[in-house]
Amino acid sequence: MIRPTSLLAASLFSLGAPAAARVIWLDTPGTALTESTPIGNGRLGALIYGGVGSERIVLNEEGMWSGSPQDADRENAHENLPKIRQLLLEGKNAEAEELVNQTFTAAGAGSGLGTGADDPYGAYQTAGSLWLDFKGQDDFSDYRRELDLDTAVAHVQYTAGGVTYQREAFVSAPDQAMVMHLTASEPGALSFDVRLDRQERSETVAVARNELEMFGQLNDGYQTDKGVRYGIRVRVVPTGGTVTSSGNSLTVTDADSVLIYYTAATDIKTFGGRKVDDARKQAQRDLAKAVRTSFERQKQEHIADYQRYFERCQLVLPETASSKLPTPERLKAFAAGGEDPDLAALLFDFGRYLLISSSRPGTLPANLQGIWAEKIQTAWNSDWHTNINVQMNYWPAEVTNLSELHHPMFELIESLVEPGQKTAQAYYDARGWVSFLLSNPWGFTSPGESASWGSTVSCSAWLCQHLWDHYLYTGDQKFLREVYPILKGSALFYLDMLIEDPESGWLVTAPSNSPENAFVLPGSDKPLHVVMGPTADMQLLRYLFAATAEAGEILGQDAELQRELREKWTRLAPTRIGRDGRVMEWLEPYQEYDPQHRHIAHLWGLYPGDEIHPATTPELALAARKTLDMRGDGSTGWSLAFKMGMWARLGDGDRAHVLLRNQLTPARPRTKDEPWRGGTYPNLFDAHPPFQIDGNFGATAAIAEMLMQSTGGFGEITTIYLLPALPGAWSHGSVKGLRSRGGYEVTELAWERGQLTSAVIRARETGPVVIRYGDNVQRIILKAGETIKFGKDLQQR
Ligand code: FUC
Repeated sequence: MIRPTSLLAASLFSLGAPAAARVIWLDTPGTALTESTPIGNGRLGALIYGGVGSERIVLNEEGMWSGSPQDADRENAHENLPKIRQLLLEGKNAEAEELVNQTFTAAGAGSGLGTGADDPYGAYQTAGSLWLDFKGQDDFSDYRRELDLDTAVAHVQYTAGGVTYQREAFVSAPDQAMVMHLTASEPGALSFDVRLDRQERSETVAVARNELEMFGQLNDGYQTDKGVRYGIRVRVVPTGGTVTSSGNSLTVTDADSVLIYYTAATDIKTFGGRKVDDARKQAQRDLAKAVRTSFERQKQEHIADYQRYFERCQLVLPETASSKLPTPERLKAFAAGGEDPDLAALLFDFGRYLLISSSRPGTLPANLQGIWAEKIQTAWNSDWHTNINVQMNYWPAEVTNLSELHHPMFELIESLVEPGQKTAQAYYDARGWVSFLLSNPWGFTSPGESASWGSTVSCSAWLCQHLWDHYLYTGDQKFLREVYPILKGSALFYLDMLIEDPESGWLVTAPSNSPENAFVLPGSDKPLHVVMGPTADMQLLRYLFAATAEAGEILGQDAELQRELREKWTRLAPTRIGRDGRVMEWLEPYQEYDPQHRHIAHLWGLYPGDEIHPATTPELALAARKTLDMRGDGSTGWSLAFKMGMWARLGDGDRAHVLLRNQLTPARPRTKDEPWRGGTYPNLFDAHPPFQIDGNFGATAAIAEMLMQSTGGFGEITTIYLLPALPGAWSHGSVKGLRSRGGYEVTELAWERGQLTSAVIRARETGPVVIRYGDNVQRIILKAGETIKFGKDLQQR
């Protein structure tokens, strides 16, 4: 029987915590992943269900990828290119699409249409579960489970049989282990069995009186033995009482307190990830190291390590009565129209928490579920989708001051260059490299299995935006020199594959599609996708060509290429406004098949790109508004975050807030009428549905965009926009530690009654910067390390 938590129990965790303690908390044990508590250190992860009679801890390790390298390129696919292009030029899109489907998709099983766990493509999968089965704890009260974002420590507490039980857990990066500490208010009160299991391909043995090992090998997709091998160790260290083993489980009896350690390793050999030869031995070594330090010290080291990142940025928004509610109740109250600005700050912080916990220098990048998975066949293989998803994962990285955590993404991009050169050659007979919508640790760069989604040709240009943007934020020339060949290789590919549209004379991509949206031709109701020069492609190529030319100039390389890129830049099909006043999604004024489609990549130039802005292109900005109005304010999780960011760029904080409210609506079960309606799960994970982490990261980035934006960067004068899209609902507040392009840190930004009261900006390098707040503009020159303070109306202090 579950009774609600008393406020007394609730206060136990807030000892010493500031008023606006950053906690996600629930007053019931979790019954699903979407109610569990996620912890992680970038590589190792765990989902704590917090069960009372039986605790389930889902275990994760970033290298748990089935599959192996495959050659999914169709050799000589480029021989079909002239015919496909000719059909497109003749306006025969249906025929062109048919030919793309027959000749221009991935060879073989590709990604297994998103269910490729047993194909060579593979899937990111769970490492298994750790179960703690307690005796005699079925009746309980005063239950509270929380995730403390300030410390990255999870807590569970409840009372059963007159005894108060507590569990505390974290995943330490310094020690590469998850540690859980179980305590009870009475001595000798802890008795439970410890088990490990995994749905498949696992063997568990007790390797000592107090230690279990689980190990196995994942499917490589060819039924040979090239799959990833993994090793997992769990050690149980009681104080008082005993621990015994029986074959493949352990039993703790009458302990006062217990420490549980989890370590894991895989021998995945790919970019990022640890290079491990023997996964089982590595897990054993990690364990031996982790148990050497005392729990308290380990916890302090973990907190210090985590706070190095987390404390760089801080958002404070007003608290309300709702702030004290369990998180699922807060979601309900907010969706019902209540005010809860602090909930937005919690979501903002949760995104930063998730990035710190799923992406560290040297790890693989956060995938569709970060690092948290409880299945073997995860949704869409929990891979890296590159027509928005993995990019969105990294949108908060620079602006919220977590620049180093962006690096796993750069390594992913680098890993695609070599296989992408082969793909460029096979499909386009082109120089350089290209990658399409899907990717995995095995270097998958081929087009997807269906033209409807898999033929977008600009995904790799979108990836490259992250390289150049990192430079714009950091000015790191060493980095630019390292990644310049990647930018150049991408640009060379597009230079080779562009064709001239004879009607307009513009250069266009062909074939391609506008990410996943369809259109119908007059007199037909058949959804079609394949086109020439969709707007999204052209915006992305403008960005890539400009970035590559500028990078070449800064580095003093490839003068001839710079000239060519700049010349071709002027001939790329422009972003146009249609007769209905909206931004055209395609070259032709096609009718959309789904006017509310979740993808809105033809507004990429508004956000995260920079070619549409109310200050510089007011007409396009107006057309973007109309486009967003037509797309509507509903959709999947990431789409809501995408639109939130776009409304922020349009300077409409209240509309961005409508999207925020939609995103923070409790996720509902999927129905036939509403299969893909986004929202938020009780543990604050974003609902695509199902759980997909991009919406969490996208929301954090969009909230940052509501508070501060920047354009320009190194090489171009930076403009910093203060409070460009502050919603009325956030009447007062403050944010510290946001970063802008050009290397500036907005160390402080505070407002009251919706008006700026103070701003402090620090420069990294000497140079001019423009600061804007509403109609107030200041042009100043700052020296490296210098700080400038503004008050009301941007008055210098
Ligand atoms: C893209 C999106 C889907 C989903 C999938 C993982 O294909 O269109 O909505 O997010 O990625």
